[in-house]
Amino acid sequence: MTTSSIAITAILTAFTSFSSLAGDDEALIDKFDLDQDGQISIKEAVAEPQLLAAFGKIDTDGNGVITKQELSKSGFRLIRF
Ligand SMILES: [Ca+2]
Ligand SMILES: [Ca+2]
Repeated sequence: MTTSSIAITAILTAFTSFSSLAGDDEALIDKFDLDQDGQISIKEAVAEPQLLAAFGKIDTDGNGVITKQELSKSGFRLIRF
């Protein structure tokens, strides 16, 4: 492998991991958004103990639903075991 092809591979790898990170909040909302209103209500969060535990922290305006904006600001990530 030449130096330039290694550099290109590194850039592509960084780009790929960035794109998957950027989609995480949306994927998380989709996964738990049972009524598909684009937000996670406390009832929907019950399905995921980690999300439920962090609900109060993520829901910064305290209206009982987590929006995509609140989720991305919180930096919340599911920890998989
Ligand atoms: Ca919902
Ligand atoms: Ca909220």
